[in-house]
Amino acid sequence: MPRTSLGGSKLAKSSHAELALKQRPRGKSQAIFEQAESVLVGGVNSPVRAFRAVGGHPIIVDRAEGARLFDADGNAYLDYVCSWGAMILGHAHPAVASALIDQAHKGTSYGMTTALEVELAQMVVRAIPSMEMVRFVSSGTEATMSAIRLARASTKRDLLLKFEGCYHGHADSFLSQAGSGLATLGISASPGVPQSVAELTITVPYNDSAAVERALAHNPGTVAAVIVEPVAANMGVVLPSATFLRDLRELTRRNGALLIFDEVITGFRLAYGGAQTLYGIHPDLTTLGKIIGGGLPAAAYGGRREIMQMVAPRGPVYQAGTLSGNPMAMRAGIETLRLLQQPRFYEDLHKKADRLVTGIRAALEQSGVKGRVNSVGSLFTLFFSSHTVQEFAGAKSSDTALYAAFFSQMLDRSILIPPSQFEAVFVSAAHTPENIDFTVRSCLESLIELSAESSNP
Ligand code: KE4
Repeated sequence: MPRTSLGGSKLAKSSHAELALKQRPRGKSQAIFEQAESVLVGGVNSPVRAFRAVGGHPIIVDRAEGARLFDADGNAYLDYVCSWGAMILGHAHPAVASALIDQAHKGTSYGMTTALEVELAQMVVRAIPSMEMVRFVSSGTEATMSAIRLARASTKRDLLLKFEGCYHGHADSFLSQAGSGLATLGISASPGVPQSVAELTITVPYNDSAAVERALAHNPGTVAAVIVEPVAANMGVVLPSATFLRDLRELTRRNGALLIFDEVITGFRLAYGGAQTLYGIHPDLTTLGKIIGGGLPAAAYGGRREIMQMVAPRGPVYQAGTLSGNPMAMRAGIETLRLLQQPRFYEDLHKKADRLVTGIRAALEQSGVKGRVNSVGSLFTLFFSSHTVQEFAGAKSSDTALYAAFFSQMLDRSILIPPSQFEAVFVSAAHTPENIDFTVRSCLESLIELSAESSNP
């Protein structure tokens, strides 16, 4: 079948979404969402959950188990969002659930130090050699904003350099040309961020080491840190070029700026030691989130001892949190990291992900739909783009209307992929080979349907 471009797909987002939703009972979910919209802004507590980019009503989850989510109407979905990467084991893992039940009977928050925090911190520093000391916080945003404050204090410099399309949470310093929900909603700079703050952030294209070198040269002695997703996953998945991370390490060292790896997604995802172990580059500071909380609110920042010891109460850099190191989150994190250390955990996970990615690439070929899959480990994105490798710049290069139509086709087949081209697909240990094969078949059916509809508008 000739490879056809479906650019500018004739498929309106809503038609597919409406079609898909008509075929499943959705009454309870819609009633809940209508109530939600009256008390929660946009009906959600995080923008991407509103499905604005793909149309239709968002899923209202009632429960989850293994690789499946169940909505308020009892519809089951194979889940490839995995709580944006946190649920690498799958949902409601028995060992995690029983640890939480046990901990709940001991109390859920003390506001005092526990041995649990020490245990999880020791697991983290053993896993990630560049992290000699750790501070736990409750979200990835807290981790990255704290890391920036620490970098500025440590270097006595103010400027921050980040990359277009990368997302580091919603702190003021990170919201220029960011990925994830901002790119999804087309927000290049958020209102409410004072110009005086925004101008302290320099943004350059991802994978462009020359642009980093120029920016550092134009701002000698004033850049506190370069923060980067070592594998970009908030513009869809975009891998670092062969020399990018090494260049950043060299350029920051030469310029006296700190290198911060934001491993909120890649930490314990790409390998037990994260992307820095996979690529062999050691940053000065690392941020973690998602997986280390095992599905509960926990994140962390950490790095070289002499830098970390500047944080209060040891040093003058203030950072605090009522629920930092929360015992419930620590228990879930400990159980999760224990299970990640099982022999062959990552080999088996990556084998499943590779089977899925290979199947999707074959489905693209067979259906004739122009697209590409960028993948590493159990993380990938299917882009609807005909750009060459050189031109390709993540989701910006993709046909997002076609992605929305594909999303609805897959949802119609009870498969939940991220409701935005700017997000990543996550495979969990709970996905079975049968789930993977069903997903590949559904992907092929969906692509053929899209191809047929685009040639017969
Ligand atoms: P949180 O504050 O959402 O816990 O973490 C912020 C963050 C920091 N760094 C990276 C690389 C991240 O991907 C994130 C958050 N990721 C998004 C999804 N790409 C969270 C989902 C959402 O915003 O609802």
